[in-house]
Amino acid sequence: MAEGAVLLRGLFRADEPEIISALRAIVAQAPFRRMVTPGGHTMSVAMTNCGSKGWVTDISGYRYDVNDPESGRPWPALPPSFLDLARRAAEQGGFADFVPDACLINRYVPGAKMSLHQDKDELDLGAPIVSVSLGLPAVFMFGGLARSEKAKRYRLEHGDIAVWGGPARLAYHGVAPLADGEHPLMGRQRINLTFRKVQ
Ligand code: MD6
Ligand code: FE
Repeated sequence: MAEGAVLLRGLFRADEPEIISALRAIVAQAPFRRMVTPGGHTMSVAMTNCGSKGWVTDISGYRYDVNDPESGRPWPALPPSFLDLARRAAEQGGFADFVPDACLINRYVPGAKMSLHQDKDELDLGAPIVSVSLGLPAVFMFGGLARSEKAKRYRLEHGDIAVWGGPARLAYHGVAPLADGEHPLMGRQRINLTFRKVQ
């Protein structure tokens, strides 16, 4: 997509059922919820997390929190199947030995979208982000380092993985409103796992 940002197609293998069942177990412990931005706007995308840190937003701002604010308990652990997939993808993308400590899980229903943003709440901007798509296809918008740069559009399907770091780490990006549909394994939704190294 750009220097430092690659799109890997169809990276699921025999691990696919394990990834999906691990995802279900996480969501049973830490359900999806729609968070409020500092501007007071409720996001159309519902979110949860796993790993030692979870990304949250509320009226007071964006942050990483060791606890789920809904339950007051730590986020579910990163499952070995997730870690394996993230490491394998990062390596194919040119980033060896990626060990994430956080995984933000986004859920899009038809019509949900993510406005153009930068991911800059992580302390370790040297590590890449690995972003895994499941379920319904989406249009990913990938711009430049300034919000005003025109974004390119890419179709992301179930099993596609974007690996993103180096000179692209702070590129603006977003997701266009999800088109309606029914995915054979995931139903009427798109789920995105973004693995980060926060600290
Ligand atoms: C999504 N992804 O695909 C939203 N951020 O649902 C992101 O915001 C994202 O895919 C940083 C790097 C890769 C991403
Ligand atoms: Fe992002």
